[in-house]
Amino acid sequence: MIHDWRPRVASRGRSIHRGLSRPLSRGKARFTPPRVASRGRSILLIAGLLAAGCGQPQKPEPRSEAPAARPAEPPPAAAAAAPAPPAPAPAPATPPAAPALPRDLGSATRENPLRPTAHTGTSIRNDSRVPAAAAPRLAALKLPPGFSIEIYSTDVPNARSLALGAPGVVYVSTRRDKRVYAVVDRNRDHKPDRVYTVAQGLDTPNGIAYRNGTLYIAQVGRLLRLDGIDGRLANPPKPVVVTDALPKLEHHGWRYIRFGPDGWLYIPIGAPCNICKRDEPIFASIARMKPDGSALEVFASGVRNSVGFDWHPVTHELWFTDNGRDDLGNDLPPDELDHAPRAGMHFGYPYCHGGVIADPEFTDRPCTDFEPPVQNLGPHTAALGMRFYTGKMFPPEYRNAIIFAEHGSWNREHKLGYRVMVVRLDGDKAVSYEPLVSGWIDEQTDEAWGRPVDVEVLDDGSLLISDDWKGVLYRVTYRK
Ligand SMILES: [Ca+2]
Ligand SMILES: [Ca+2]
Repeated sequence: MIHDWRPRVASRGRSIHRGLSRPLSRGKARFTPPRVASRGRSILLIAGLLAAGCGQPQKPEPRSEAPAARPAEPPPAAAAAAPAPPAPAPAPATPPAAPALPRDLGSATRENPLRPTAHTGTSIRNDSRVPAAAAPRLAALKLPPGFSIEIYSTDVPNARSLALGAPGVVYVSTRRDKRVYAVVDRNRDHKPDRVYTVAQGLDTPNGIAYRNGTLYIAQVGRLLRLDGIDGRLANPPKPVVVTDALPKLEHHGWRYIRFGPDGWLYIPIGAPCNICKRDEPIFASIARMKPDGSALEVFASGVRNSVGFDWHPVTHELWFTDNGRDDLGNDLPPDELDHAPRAGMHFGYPYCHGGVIADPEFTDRPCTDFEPPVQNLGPHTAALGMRFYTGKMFPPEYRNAIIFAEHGSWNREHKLGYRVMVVRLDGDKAVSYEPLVSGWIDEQTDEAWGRPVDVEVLDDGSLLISDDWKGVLYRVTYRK
């Protein structure tokens, strides 16, 4: 069954996009541009915005969240040594409404609460999560027949990356909230019994990975380790610094880490800009290091900002999502699903996007020099966490399919993304790209009420989804 993944958006009578009637990737499932676009405005935006952005000194991105309502947190050292309190209670029943979002793309490029920003050091002291507008609207979420979705936890404000620990333990990172949680299902009934904060006061701790009883936490500039964490959730150990030799630029500085089948820790180092070429090869790469932090090396180049990857359960080869550049208009460029079967491949950034779109600023190398995506994804959808589905609960056609979260667009007139997608493969080719869960956008108002970030397959074959906007975990199940 092929779903129409495109959003239904109200036409404003503007021109329908005409520039992308051909597939953006060769011999693969087709990316069809959304039906509503503002072409003239896009061109003006390109002309107006291309000059900004590359090679400029890094400036802090604008902060647009509401002022913090939460008490000041202890400094990192004190926080690390102190016993972790239980996670904060769920948001009150009537929290303040989320701020209204800009309607036009020009203003959406600035002062937009959906714009991704790194919050580091003292600049985020007392920062708090974006207030939720209302309780999760589960009834608005759409899934294929036989699938159901439920709330797994509401005690995880700003929930970002997911990592499985000891049986029954799911670790959950945050970005703005500076914490890492452990969500524990002690009696294994697939309902959490306790949520612990196992680390706090951290600088953008978006990346987490678990191996052999140790939880690794990647901040912008350094990698931490919590040894023997599963048995010390209520009294977590002080973090050990594995390495502090990671780049410290904030732009795209939030990390996503996982251990590969080779035992190395993989860590993307995003481009420290929207579009730029840096001399240091570590930028715009997926790098890897030994678990002790040594031997940091580039594994894949030309990757603008990957925030999700996994290894194929049979071939053990790396697949990853990559976020396309901004400010090329509503429908360009696509985000990407890429495949790196070996080290040393180059995936095009900053020269080429989506396999065929030459960057208007970086024209000195043709697209044919680079690895094209396996599948082009919706533009600005912000494809993030992904897993191969290895469980047995879902129907057979989901076995070894790629499930990933599209966090949702901010650099686009009408919202796109805000859903969890499935890409099925035939060998190394994508043969479908369709929603598993959608409905986090209100189609009447074009307002989003939730933003999926990462996915994780639990041992019963159900699927967890994190939502940093709503601060919840969802669980997807299937029954015939
Ligand atoms: Ca339980
Ligand atoms: Ca690429």
